[in-house]
Amino acid sequence: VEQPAWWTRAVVYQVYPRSFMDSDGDGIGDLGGLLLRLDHLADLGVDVVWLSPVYPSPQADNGYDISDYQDIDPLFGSLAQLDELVEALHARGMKLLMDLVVNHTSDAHPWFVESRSSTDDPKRDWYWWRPPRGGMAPGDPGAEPTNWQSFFSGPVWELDQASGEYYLHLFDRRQPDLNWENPQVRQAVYEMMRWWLDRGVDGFRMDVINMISKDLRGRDGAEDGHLHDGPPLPGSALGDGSASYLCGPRIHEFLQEMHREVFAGRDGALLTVGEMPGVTVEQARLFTDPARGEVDMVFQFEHVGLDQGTSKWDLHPLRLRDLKASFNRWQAGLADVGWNSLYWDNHDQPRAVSRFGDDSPEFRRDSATCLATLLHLHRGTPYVYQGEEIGMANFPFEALEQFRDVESLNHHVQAVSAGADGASVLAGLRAMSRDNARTPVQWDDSPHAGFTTGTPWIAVNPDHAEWNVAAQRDDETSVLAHHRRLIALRHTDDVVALGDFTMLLPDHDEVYAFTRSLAGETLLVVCNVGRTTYRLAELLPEAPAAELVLGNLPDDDPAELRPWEARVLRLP
Ligand code: ISL
Repeated sequence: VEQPAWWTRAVVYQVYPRSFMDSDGDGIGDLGGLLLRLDHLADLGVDVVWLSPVYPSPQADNGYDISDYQDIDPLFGSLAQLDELVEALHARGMKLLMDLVVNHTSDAHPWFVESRSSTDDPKRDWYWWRPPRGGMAPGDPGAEPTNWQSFFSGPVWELDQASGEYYLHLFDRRQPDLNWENPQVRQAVYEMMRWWLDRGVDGFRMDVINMISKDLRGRDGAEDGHLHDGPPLPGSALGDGSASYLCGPRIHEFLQEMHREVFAGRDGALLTVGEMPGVTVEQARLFTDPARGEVDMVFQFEHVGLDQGTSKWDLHPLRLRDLKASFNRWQAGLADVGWNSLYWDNHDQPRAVSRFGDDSPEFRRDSATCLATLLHLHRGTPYVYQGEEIGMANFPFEALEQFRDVESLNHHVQAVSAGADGASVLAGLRAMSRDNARTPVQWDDSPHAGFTTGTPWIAVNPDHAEWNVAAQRDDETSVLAHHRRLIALRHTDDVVALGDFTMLLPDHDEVYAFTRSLAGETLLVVCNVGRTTYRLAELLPEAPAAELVLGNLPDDDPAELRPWEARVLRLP
């Protein structure tokens, strides 16, 4: 019998370096700061650190716009410090995942600079260049080759005046998309990846990796024919091109080639996770089937889309039964083949306790620990985003000047110029802006929360006086201590790591319950995702008498399930 992979019992912690810890007083977090705080990660007990990009970059998208894949931006430190980080993590039994951003580069990357330099440059074809739409002049309104809208507002095409051609950028115009159809591009990426693995890193989190295969052929199949416009997007003059670039025709071929060229022969100790907006369960089974040699797991987006209408700025209340149905489908779909990743939070999402929990003073601690229990007890590899382990909440944004993120700022410009009312645009940003996740980690109650001695690049949340690492470290009832226990439980309990998942009470509006079973042993997990008190026996008759393995509230009345209470019980 084959041993389950090491990452089935691992927990990953994401560091967004700009906001983690600043060691040199410039107000921006750095590798030196991360090195100072490794004890926090060791104390939490995580197995892997995923480090968001630290490569040289103009920082148009906080490092997701890379201008050199094989160095460290001086803003964050040096290659020597990266080596030191690998060594220090390994010495503590932890691994390092690098962020791999190869759907696009920065427009300052030498590859793009060369590509843009002339239509017959050898690197012209490394990016997606196209002439204006048939018969139109460059720059004419609507002359973009397709009507597709970019993720960060506006068209995906940017005109290069010098050549009169447009280049494709699914994200910001300073993030041109690489042309993976060109084998030289693929080989250059694989070579870079091998260089990092040889340096000792333990794997990659692959940014929007399901977008690298694109179908830009025209309807008649000719490259220079009329490209595919997408269906109109609600509230926008532009269209949705995702059918042409999400999980495109060669995506599996490219990932299998990458696996052969980069990971073959050394994959046992590594970890690969592909970030895949829009991926379905059926596709995820293919991506994560070990026999196919693609990636170990994917980040899917279904559960973080359930509180949204036509766009992420258009908010809807989340219905718990929808969340349950979604998780249940993913748990079932990847039960016999493949593997799930589990997350509430990352640097692109608002804070979980504010979004899925209840960040009012009365329930903030209880809802943060409840959500953590719910997530960590599913089958899959949990990802903890910096600050989540202490219950960090959304920032009380009041004015546009407080935002930094390119997505938020572009959206504001676009929405207001399209006639939206400023106050409602701001309300959308306040709830959903990625900046909610990007305020500095709250280490202590000092003026800048112990993050920097300088002026932080984005404001520290004023709640840091109460919510910080120092205040929670020695408090066994804290959100931090609860995370420590959940992580330890996955390490020691095979049922948590590997047990089969069965959803209970699928239609209940407030209680989320399920079992995990392995080799005759069963854990019952019951979480009250709301403010009502329930009689436990009426919901789950076997629960009140079961042995408590881990709970988030004082262990006094087994018959009642209190607001935001979570219990992990062992059934006899
Ligand atoms: O944040 C999002 C929703 O508004 C997503 O669309 C996000 O842009 C998408 O998940 C891709 O994210 C990744 O690639 C982006 C980068 O800005 C994100 O930070 C990164 O996680 C482009 O590299």
